[in-house]
Amino acid sequence: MMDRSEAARRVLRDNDRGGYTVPTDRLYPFQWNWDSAFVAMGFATFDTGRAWSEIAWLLRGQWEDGLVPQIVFHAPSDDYFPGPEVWGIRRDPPTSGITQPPVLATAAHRVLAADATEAGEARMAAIYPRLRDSHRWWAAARDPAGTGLVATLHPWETGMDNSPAWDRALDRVPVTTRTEIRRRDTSHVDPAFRPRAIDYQRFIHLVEVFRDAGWEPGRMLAASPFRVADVGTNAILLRAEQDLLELAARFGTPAEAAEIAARIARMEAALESLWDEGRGCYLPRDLISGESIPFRGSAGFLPLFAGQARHAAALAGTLEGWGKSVRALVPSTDPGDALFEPLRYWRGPIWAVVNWMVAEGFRRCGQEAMAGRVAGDTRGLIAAEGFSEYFDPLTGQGIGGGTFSWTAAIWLLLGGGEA
Ligand code: 9WN
Repeated sequence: MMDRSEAARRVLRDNDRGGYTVPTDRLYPFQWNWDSAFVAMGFATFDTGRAWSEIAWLLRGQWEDGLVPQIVFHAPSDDYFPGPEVWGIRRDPPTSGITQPPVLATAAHRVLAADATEAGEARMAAIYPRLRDSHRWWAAARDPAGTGLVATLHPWETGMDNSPAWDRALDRVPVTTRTEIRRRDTSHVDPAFRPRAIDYQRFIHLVEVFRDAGWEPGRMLAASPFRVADVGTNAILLRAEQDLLELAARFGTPAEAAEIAARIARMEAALESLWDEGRGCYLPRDLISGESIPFRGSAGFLPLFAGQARHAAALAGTLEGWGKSVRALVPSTDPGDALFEPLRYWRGPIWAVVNWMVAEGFRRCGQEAMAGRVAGDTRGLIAAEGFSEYFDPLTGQGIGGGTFSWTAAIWLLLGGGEA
């Protein structure tokens, strides 16, 4: 019988489409932004050439202004909605026009550490300017006022699409669409586990607003009826800026390093403003009303991934509390929340990629016991159920697509069963 690590490598190979990886066969037939960053780190544990190629293929979709899109449509497929025709963006390769959490610089930094050779340095030297441009895009397009918090304009950009965190903010988004919604996801997996029809109406309405704004960042920011500061995106970006700063010292100029350091200082202070002492968690903010969103989810732990250690002990305590009502950590929604749904997409289930970042964060911030627990739970879930898209925190059951690239990558990053 194949051991689990061998099986993980096999999943990555099977989902390889000739240089880039699909998240899983059929359900997600294109290249996704943050999936590929985790996949590159997974490949780096056994094939650094392939890891670099994953990043290079994603960057084929990068726009001139620096945007790294959520999806790059390298090859046509009828298995997914919305495809390139709904986005209406004429590029080669076609892409969507929004983004996803920017794990990419962190991934490149890690791939380089695994490939500290002349060839690796040359690959990095070619990629560095693209990463620099993508971080400049975040600052210019999503935080033009320099507040230190970037705005997210679509739930898909958070990667946690239908999290209850966005329910209230989404109320402002009309459910009317000009586009015919022809979902394909619900023919691949149980509709009870996926976002609802009304969620998709709003998701597509937002796409139409952005299309009408000509995909111009300033107009999109002004026109979007959905505008939030997501803790996850901001924490991941801060971590990526820290990794980019190290890369800038070797591949960039002193002026670039100073520019990145200035952004980091601003972001560190701004991220702390999302801390909620009473709830013992970082909370997202609605940038239209200016109000804090009283929702505790797995993203609330991610500032630890960016080394924000001030509240590490409190966060460990919060998670400890959640652990009393679930079989495994980290549920995407506080299990004590009335909106917690253990099976429905980002409203409760566990994602291995989020767990890996949370575990890394607790370790980085000196909370070894909680880091070990989260990493151990993640390994246990995958060992028992395989490379599922996500897991039920109450039973441990694997749900969604069954041979998921990023779940396989996380198994390898956690050292498989061996560690
Ligand atoms: C929309 C690919 C992606 C992940 C997201 C996850 C899901 C897409 C969808 O799948 O989103 O981007 O159609 O549901 O929410 O985090 O990147 O795995």
